[in-house]
Amino acid sequence: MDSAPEDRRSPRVGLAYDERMCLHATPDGESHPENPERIRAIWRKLEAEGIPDRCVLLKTKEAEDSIIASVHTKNHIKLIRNISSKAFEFRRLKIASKLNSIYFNEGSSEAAFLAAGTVIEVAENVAKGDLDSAIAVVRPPGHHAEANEAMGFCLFNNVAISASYLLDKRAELGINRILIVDWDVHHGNGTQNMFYRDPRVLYFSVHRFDFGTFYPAGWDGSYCMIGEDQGAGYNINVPWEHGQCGDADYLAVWDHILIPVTEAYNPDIILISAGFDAAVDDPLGGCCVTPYGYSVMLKKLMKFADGKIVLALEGGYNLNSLANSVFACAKTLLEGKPVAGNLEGRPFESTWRVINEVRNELKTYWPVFSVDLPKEILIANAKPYQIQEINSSSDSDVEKDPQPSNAINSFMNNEVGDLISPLSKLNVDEENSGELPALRSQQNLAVPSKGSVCNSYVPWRSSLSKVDVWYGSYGSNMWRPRFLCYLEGGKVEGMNNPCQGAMDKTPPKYITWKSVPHRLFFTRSYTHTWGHGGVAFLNPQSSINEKTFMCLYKITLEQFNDILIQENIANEQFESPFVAPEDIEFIVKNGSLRVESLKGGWYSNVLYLGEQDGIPILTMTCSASDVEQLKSGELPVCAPSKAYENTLLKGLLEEGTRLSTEEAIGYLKDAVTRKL
Ligand code: Q9C
Ligand code: ZN
Repeated sequence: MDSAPEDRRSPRVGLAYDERMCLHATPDGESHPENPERIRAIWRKLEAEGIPDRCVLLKTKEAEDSIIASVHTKNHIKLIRNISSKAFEFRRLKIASKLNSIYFNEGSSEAAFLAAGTVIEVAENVAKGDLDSAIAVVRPPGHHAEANEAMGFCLFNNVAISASYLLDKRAELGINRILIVDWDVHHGNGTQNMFYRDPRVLYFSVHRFDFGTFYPAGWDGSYCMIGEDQGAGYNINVPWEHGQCGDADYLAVWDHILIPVTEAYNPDIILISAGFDAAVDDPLGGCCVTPYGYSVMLKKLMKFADGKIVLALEGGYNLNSLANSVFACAKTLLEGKPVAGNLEGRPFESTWRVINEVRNELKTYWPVFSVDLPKEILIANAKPYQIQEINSSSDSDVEKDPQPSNAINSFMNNEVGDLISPLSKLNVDEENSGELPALRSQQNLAVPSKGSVCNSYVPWRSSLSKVDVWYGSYGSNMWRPRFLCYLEGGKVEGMNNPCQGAMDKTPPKYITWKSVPHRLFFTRSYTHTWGHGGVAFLNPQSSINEKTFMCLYKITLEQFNDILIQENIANEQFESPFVAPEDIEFIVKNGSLRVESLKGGWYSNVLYLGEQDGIPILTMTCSASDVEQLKSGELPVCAPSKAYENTLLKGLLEEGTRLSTEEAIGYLKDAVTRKL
């Protein structure tokens, strides 16, 4: 079983770094996460560990315009070339302020050309076979940079430029298929766009998405973005629903998405957009990948493309985590095995959901995805996601997600995890779920469903089941079959994912219609249940000039709580009610209640809309601050998709508003088009 001698030689690993890339800094010395200390910290760590001595040090150089021009416009290249010149001294600030998350100083041009040129140099050497693999310690980062626009701390798209160069300018090297793995915590919108129609580049990104609210926000990072024309199937997004994802989540994605696809694609080289802002303790990412996690992710890729792998630095803003992670990757390339460590914990339930969504979306392009993942992995292996309210500081555009604390992680991963798996197994059997829970709720005994963390007896449900409220619906819930899914569970046409249903599945006691003096509007067209359907909101502020039609359902406060969670976070359970009877007093008095623990969802604001027959009318909508952001343009206002609009029309027409079709269409059109 002797291997050939060349298999045993120690690998040639390239390493490139240049202090001149530290010249790019904020003009006023203001602190910024993307600062020169990032690459200095990496280099210091690598030197302290003796890594440069074991590597081939590569010369850095500035990229040529003609090479950059394969993905960027002439104008953009000109801007980046000139931005640091004396002539631009007084315009720099203003130009930067018009861009999204960008600063410039006298050193920006040189650093940007060096970063791009260095990644090209490194990639070329690996492609040629002069090196086995390499790491480019560069900044500014690149993956947010668009053809004609700097954004997200990125000036030139270093990795995209290098990929284009190998394909178009160095055909003789025989690089015909490039896999770009983007494990930066943010979606690489620039890279995706540059190769969206190009099957020669398979762009894979795993990133926080948070239903379209995490930077760079919008739909680009959705799993529905699979590429177009010739490139269809060659763009793969794995969008996390929330923060706190760690090694187990990333490795599950590797095992069930990235590795099978890489096997099938058989790339000639792998370029990694290696941001380390998903690392534990990163101030922007809110995730918790360890150096061991990165090293296993890297090792799993090393068996492809003859080991030809290039890591180009993107983000990563905790200096220690960043340096330790890069060190782990360098060691992995040099030693051909992961650094020491253990895989702790299990993936979130949401991770299995996301993996399934991605595989399902792409299965016509990648036959390996046609096989359904076994149920046991999906359910018994998952831990529930709970929003933890701790001092938070991650980079969501809408709401902050918590930093994971070790205490909570070990709690989530071990104690609770082991306790709940037998319970959740008991409940995976859909067949029994029809009548059993209803029966139990009559006896005031609640049973936890999938992934539940509650005990089998939940006292609060009993008292809330005796209180009636009107739930006022103004979105797709106006359509009765759709609303019933929130009580009974299951799916209606147009829905992407089934609802889990309420514990008490009794239908509403009464249904009626009413109009209220609030503004209806639509935005953020992505939800777990509807996909890219659209989301309806009421302005929490009332106005006598506005009119929204509502379908009122008389249900119990217990059911209202079960709807509240389904509207906010898919498929979760909770241990205490979000709105208890004593909260209703507060809501009546103050007009609304922002449910703190549901802040991760769109509908965390419970609104009081008066009463009917002595029973309070409640609804749920976004927060007043969301409305402010929408008014200012920070959040997009967008029209619902046709399918979603049709559901709304069905609700308005079939369920008794007595509107004519024209009136109903006009009503929705008005809500869509009128400025907030
Ligand atoms: N609410 C990289 O990691 N955040 N870029 C802006 C606005 C920008 C991150 C926050 C984050 C850019 C390469
Ligand atoms: Zn990033």
